[in-house]
This record gives sequence, structure tokens and C-alpha cells, in this order.
Amino acid sequence: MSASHPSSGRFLTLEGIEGAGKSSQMAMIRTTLEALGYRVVLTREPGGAPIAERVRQVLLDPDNQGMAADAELLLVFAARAEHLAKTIRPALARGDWVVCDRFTDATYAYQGGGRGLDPARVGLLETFVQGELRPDLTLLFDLPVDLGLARAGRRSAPDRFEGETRRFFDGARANYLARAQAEPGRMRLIDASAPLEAVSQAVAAVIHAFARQQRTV
Ligand code: Z5A
Repeated sequence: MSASHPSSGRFLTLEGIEGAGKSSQMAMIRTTLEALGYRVVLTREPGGAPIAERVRQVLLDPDNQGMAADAELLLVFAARAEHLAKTIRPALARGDWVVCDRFTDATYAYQGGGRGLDPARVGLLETFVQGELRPDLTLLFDLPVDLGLARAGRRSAPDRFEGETRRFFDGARANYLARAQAEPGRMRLIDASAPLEAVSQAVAAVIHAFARQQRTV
């Protein structure tokens, strides 16, 4: 039983800067966990529930370039409140394992490290919206900013975040790395600059070790 929520489900999150390769690993993580006998819900932020997906559109729309940083922070948490209520908490209560592409570490990294907002304000909203709920395991996909941006740039037209400065992404990466150093039990670093197959192997190893650990507690 996790200390972070009163259910038998587990809450796993994937984090990293733009183009780190998180989304590319989601299907493999599902397959790995299902093979171990768990029911799995894959989801993402911002989004993961119908109204939260609409908030995501507002957040990512490049036409909203002038959005105030505080408005962005509040929209991120509004979407998260909806996502928690409609998707994450019900799944954990059923005993499912939830795997979420980004969660509140991204808010510390992007709105804190990137935009320069006071992390104490992020912390206030984190407690308000989540209560005691925190991820049980977080995989941080780390790679140099230039490599991540180059990978992301090979895809579709840039969204509102992809148009940000190099300094913004440097701040986000530094914040992620500092958080991983501060919480080594929860956050595991993955070398995301490695080839896809090597990243998949590293991720699978972490997932297997975590699942083994859960069976012994
Ligand atoms: N945001 C925020 O500000 N605050 C918050 O609290 C939250 C989010 C929750 C969501 O956009 C934006 O919201 C995000 C932060 C902000 N913006 N930024 N930056 P999103 O969901 O569209 O973006 P994303 O999460 O960054 O997804 P992404 O760019 O798609 O990154 P990814 O999922 O980590 O990468 P990927 O799609 O798996 O891979 C990218 C490309 O690289 C793709 O072509 C792959 O085939 C390729 N790839 C993947 N792995 C490899 C390896 N190992 N080698 C070579 N090529 C690879």
C-alpha cells in the first residue's frame, strides 16, 4: 500500500524537457506492467479528461503568447484538479496503476524554473489541488536541451511552449535535475540521449525494480 494515497493502485509519472522521448515509452510501459498482472491507465498532462483537454488547448495555443504567468499556473492546476477528479483518483481507487505523461514536477520545472515563478506558490496550489497525493515513482528523461529541441523540431508546428527561449528550457532542465537530486527515492534519472532501444531497456529495468519492491511491502 502506497503511503501517498489510500488505495492499492500506484501512480507513476514521466517527466523531462521537450523532445525527451517520454511519450515514445508509454506503450512499452503499459505492456511491461500488464505482463506483471497490473491494470494500467495511460494518461497525460495538461489533459487526461475531457474538460482538462480543453484547458490544454488554451495552454498550448501559440495565439495565446501573451498569457500572464500566473494565469498559466492557475490553468495548469485547474486542468489538474479536473484530471484528478475524473481520471486519476478513480483509477487509483480501483487499484489500477496510473502512468501519466507529465504531472506537478513539470509545473515546478516550467512555471518555476522556466518562467521564474516562486516555487512556494506552486507548492501552495499543489497542496490545495492534490492534498496528500504525490507520484509513487517518477522517471526523469534527461538530455541536453539542444538535442530535445532538435527532436521536437522534426515534428509538427511548434506549440506555445515550443516557441520559448533556450533560457526557458535551460531553467526547466536545471529545476528537474535539482528535484531529482533532492528526491532520489521517488525520481529516477534516465539517460534520454541514448538510442531508443537503450532508453526502453533502462525504463523497463526501473519499472521491474519498482514493481518488485511493491510486492515486498
Ligand atoms: N506544461 C507546463 O508548462 N506545466 C505543467 O505543469 C505541465 C505541462 C503538466 C505539454 O506539451 C507542454 O505543457 C509542455 C510543458 C507544458 N511543453 N513543453 N515543452 P506536450 O505534451 O505537447 O509536449 P511534451 O510533453 O514535451 O511532449 P513531447 O515534445 O512530445 O516530448 P516527449 O514526449 O518527451 O518526446 P516524444 O514525443 O516521445 O519524442 C520526440 C521525438 O523524438 C519523436 O520524433 C521520437 O520519435 C523521437 N525520439 C524519442 N526517443 C528517442 C531516442 N531515444 N532517440 C532518438 N529519437 C527519439
